[in-house]
Amino acid sequence: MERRTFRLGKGDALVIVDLQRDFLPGGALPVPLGDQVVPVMNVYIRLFRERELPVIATRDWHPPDHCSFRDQGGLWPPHCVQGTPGAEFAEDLDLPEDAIVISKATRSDEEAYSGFQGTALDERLRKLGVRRLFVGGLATDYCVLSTVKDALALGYEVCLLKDAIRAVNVQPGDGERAEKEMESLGAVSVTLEDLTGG
Ligand code: VGL
Ligand code: ZN
Repeated sequence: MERRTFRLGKGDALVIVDLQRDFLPGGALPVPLGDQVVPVMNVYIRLFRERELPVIATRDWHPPDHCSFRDQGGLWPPHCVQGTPGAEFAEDLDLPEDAIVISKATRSDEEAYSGFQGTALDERLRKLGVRRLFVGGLATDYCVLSTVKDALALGYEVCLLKDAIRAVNVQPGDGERAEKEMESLGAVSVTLEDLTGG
């Protein structure tokens, strides 16, 4: 079978979406099987670091009274509260020292699923000459979806890391629908094999 291989080079960056403790099993808003993303993402991190390509990590970084929390009329249990253990990156994630950390949804009155919303992410990427994003993390049907849609709308090429995403699936099938939506908008799904030629 024919397979596209993706050669990483200048203009590429890895975007790790919200790989935080609260989104892993045992956390406040666990994404089923979310922990399985971590070892795979660590391989992607190694591939990008070997080539001295930027690694960006977004994080949900909510104030204690964030509007997305149920007590405030929102959808979710309190999660990723600024400065709490649940907001830390996954313990086993090999985030490089010089990774660019982008905090989002930091204001009480504003939800932000996308890493671009209310942040300097686009500006930082442009300054680095980044044009193609490899995006994975949690959750497929919320923050990955929104981040990918904004990236495409801003003109980035997007490769979706199919083996490094997991969905919340509030409704069954949400994750699959999100993947289809991203693909229909122009994101290309890839796995580790497509990058290593393995
Ligand atoms: C997320 C729900 C609430 C996500 C963040 O990272 O996908 N989902 N806050
Ligand atoms: Zn959140």
